[in-house]
Amino acid sequence: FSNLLPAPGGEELTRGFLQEVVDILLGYISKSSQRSSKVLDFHHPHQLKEGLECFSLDLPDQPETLEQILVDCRDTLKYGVRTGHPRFLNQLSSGLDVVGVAGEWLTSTANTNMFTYEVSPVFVLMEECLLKKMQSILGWSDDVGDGIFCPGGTISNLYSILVARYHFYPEVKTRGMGVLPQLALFTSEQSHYSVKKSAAVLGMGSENVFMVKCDERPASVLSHQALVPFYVNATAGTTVYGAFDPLNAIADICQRYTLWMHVDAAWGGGLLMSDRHKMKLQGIERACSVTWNPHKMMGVPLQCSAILVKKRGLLQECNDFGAEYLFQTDKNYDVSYDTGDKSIQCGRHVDVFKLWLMWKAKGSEGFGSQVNKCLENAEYLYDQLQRRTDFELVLKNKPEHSNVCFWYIPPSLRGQPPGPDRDARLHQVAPRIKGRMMEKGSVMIGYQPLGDKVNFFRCVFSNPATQQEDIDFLLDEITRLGDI
Ligand code: ABU
Repeated sequence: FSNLLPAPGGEELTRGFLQEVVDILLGYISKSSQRSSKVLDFHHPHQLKEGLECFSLDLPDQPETLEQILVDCRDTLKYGVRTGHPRFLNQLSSGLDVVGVAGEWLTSTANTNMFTYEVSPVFVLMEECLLKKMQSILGWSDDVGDGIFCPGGTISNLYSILVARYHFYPEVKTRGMGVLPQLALFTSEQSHYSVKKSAAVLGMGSENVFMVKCDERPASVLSHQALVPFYVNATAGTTVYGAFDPLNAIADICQRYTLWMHVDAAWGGGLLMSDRHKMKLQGIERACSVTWNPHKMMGVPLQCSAILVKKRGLLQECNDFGAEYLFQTDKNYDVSYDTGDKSIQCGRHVDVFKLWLMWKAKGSEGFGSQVNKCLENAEYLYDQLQRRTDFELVLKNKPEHSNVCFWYIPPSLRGQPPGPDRDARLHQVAPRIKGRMMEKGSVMIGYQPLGDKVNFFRCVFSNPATQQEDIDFLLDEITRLGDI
């Protein structure tokens, strides 16, 4: 490696090395889109740790050759999971967008930090441009709106609680929680666990997060009089069912009781790009803050998540500490573009370029078509499941998002009456089939229990590569693996 640039005369070796890396990546990208390739080549942790063929995780004292470094690159991809494969249906974030990948390469090459305009002039302006665009899609007027890209939906949700608390109790920043009343937060029982986690991290206590029954009127939560309610999280696209809370009804209550309304649209935000589906988020314009993860439904390579805050300046006031070595106020440019002090981080990765580049390449309409296609896939799966007697839908209604939840009913359980015995046996079916799926490497789909429902499969579509033939394959493969 020591002969690579910046070593004098290292141009040729560097070009040759990086071209080989590009060839490895192109081979991977090409294989990821082929249905004949495996989704994964599964090994248990101990097998990978022990080392396989030329692949070892151990860190050497002496440098390895560049040939070995290329082998390491190849093997790292070989033993990983092809999340861009058309049959990777396991996670809300999936797909392999070529322009997005180009954006990530460029970002790594630029190797800079989002904290100041000084070191990221173009990326800081791109962040501003993206945030403004996303705010206008939310329906916020030009004179409001702020935000920041941060590491994932959980951190975006954490920001929402942080700024909400600061909005009502600015003294918390300097004097801490001791000077505040005991605060209560509200969210639905199917919302993301990050609401509770954030309440714990922020010193409010996870037990002070009230989980509202999904079929109850949200007004019922306000009877918890011992605490002071200040924050309501509404979910636009729950993680398992893909359900949408009634945003306008929740906004009415928040308005009436002067509560902060946050919308966790980490998953559902992408539907705003679709003229066909955006009405599912009606009322989002009334939110005080919104989480929106373009790395989920919009297929942007991980990570790409925004927290959007309606009240301008709040993020800065809440989080700034004005470190003078970084955020000098006497710089030679408009220092309002040193946006890093809005963040709870210091160093911040450039997550915006790949999204900006993809937006340029697809236009808003391209994202809309991508979202429509994923929801069409969900409807197709739903229709297939309705027709088959070896599967049972968890929710009888048509999916609101691209999540479709179902049980596979093996021959031994068909016709057995509902009850604890059937439930106990059904609970084991999905994990067993998932294990077989992974070992075979043919397809990947998630499962979980939820509430009183025993383990069921959750299929989610966010991967533009997935076609109806993959859905047919999924159902046939579950049947094959389930009947072994
Ligand atoms: N809440 C992060 C995404 C989880 C999932 O992919 O299922």
